[in-house]
Amino acid sequence: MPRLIVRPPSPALADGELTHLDRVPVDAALATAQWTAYVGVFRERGWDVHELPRADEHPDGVFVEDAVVVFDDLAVLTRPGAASRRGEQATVAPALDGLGLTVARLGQGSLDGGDVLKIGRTVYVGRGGRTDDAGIAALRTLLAPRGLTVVSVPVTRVLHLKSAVTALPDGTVVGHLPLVDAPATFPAFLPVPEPEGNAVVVLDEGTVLMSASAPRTAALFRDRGLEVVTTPVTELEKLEGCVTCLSVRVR
Ligand code: CIR
Repeated sequence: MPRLIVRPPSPALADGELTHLDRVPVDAALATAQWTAYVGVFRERGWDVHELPRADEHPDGVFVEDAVVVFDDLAVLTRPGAASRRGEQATVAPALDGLGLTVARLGQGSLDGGDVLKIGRTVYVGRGGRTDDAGIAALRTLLAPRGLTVVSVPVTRVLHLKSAVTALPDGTVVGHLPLVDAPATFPAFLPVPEPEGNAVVVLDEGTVLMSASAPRTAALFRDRGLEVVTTPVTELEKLEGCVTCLSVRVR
């Protein structure tokens, strides 16, 4: 059974980091309702949900994907690029104990999980505001013995690599072209019409989860034969979050 690690939003969510967006009012109650609905999508499909305790002192703690990245049975605790987010990994580590994972810590540099996109045995890592060369080198050191190849990709237009691109179940990379620095990096690239359409979570080989803010992209994916589940995440998107960063999937 696939497992999901999540953390409820902090009441201080509205104070989270912002880099590329202007700060606008965030409805904390709506954010929690949207988060609950998001987790519900996985529960309904039989995922085993592991809920971390709320971390009120970390406004961005709900974006749990940034603190830990899982490759097969290896969980890598990251070194977040934003000062306000350092310390989140320590609050994730205890939850990994019961999941049968080997836990490693990134040795140097900085790296956010939002910059890590796995496609098969290739791991694309965004080099940008949150992840630096030293962090990418440290990840490469951890993954090379496992037969995983790390490819560095520039990220200048958005917060994280996965704010620009993610991948469909068949490995096709999807992204909204104005936000993508180097689409030619990827063997197969599909442009999508809406900025919020770049982020998909693969639920299974025929199904993706995406934001309800990108209906034209959802139609495009359905035309490709995919089942598309949508959920509203407007209050998280105001903080530069998306459907991918709200969870860590352990398959
Ligand atoms: C931040 O700037 O760190 C948060 N406000 C948003 C993080 C979103 N994480 C992600 O896309 N992986």
